[in-house]
Amino acid sequence: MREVQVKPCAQLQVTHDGDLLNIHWPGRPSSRFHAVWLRDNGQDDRTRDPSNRQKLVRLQDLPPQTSIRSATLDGNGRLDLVFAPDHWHTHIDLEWLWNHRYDRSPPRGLVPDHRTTWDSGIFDRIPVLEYDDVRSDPARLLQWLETIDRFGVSVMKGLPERNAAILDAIALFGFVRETNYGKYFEVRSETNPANLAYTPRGLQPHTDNPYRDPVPGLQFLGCIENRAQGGESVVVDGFRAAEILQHESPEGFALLARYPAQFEFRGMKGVHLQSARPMIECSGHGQLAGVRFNNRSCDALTAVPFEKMAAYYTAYRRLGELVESADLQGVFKLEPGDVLVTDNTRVLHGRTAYHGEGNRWLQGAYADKDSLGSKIRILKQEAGPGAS
Ligand code: NM2
Ligand code: OGA
Ligand code: ZN
Repeated sequence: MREVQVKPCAQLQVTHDGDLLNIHWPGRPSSRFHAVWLRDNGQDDRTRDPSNRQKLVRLQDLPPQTSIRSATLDGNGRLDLVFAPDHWHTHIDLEWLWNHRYDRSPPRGLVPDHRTTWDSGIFDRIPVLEYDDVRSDPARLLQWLETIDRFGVSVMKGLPERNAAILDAIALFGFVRETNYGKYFEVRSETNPANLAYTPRGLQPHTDNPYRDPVPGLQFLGCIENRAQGGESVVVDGFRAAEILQHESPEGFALLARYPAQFEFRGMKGVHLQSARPMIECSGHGQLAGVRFNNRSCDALTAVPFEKMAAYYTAYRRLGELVESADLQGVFKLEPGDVLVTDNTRVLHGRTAYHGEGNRWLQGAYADKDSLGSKIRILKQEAGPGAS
């Protein structure tokens, strides 16, 4: 949420028998607030616990006919409110109200404003950061995290050579998401591989673990050795591919967004994972919220109605072609110490096949995405207003 300086000279108007408060912000469109909303969001210590800011009152605790008896400004940018019928007093910071206003047009466009979609030129757009800088400098850490947040991909260099150092990269902001593959996993050729990732085969761009619910939010791949021939990394913005599909075929897009696809993994003893989720997920406003695409882990599609199956397959095939088109693929070769991070709810990653004498060895791990946003917010607060 963008912080905006609101001078305490806004004008207030209570209307509709106290059901609404209209705030005329100087030089800005005015916004209306409902009485129940204002009461629910009171910043007094009876509404929220003063130390942890958690809510203390339930909605049922408020009189059903809550209305605004009076609304005044105290001169310090604070709105003082008294409610009827029970004379409840509270106050709300005016700037907070501006930042949380909801009387505005809904978000437009397929891609949310805080995401930037990209194509094969991605590596000219994002910074390549050094692990030591990110570790020691909060501004660099913020830059790394904001890159992941906005673009869904980042490359960092200089991860120390020690075993499982990939976990240290995650600890810079959050927590590992442990799975049946372990806290971290070795990506190299194995005999009797539990997963096609553990072979020298090429891997079509994919999101990891679509058979898990929820999927791991962030995927980390750290390079230890990459001396084989081939084995180049590929990243594709699933949001861009979805945008193109939507443009070419709104019906095809709608099918992939509406019907769940089945995903499955049963490659390890004692593990049988299944999930059913659409390949394209949209928010209530119809904006892109997630993409999951992993051909190797698709199970039989059974949730698509008979009449729509052929059209569904056409759209699915097209999405596959799009994620393999050179125009959309960012391609590079990982070097020892490099860490590739992808937003596994949006950006697909893959690799070309490899062969030859030299070794190829990566260590990977997953992390939850909630800590990404949390750390970004904290770092911004610590940097103070004005810094960005
Ligand atoms: N590994 C590398 O999601 C997938 O099945 C891709 C994941 C095995 C953890 C590979
Ligand atoms: C994986 C994977 C890519 C690579 O392990 O899930 O996609 O470069 N690996 O080996
Ligand atoms: Zn993968």
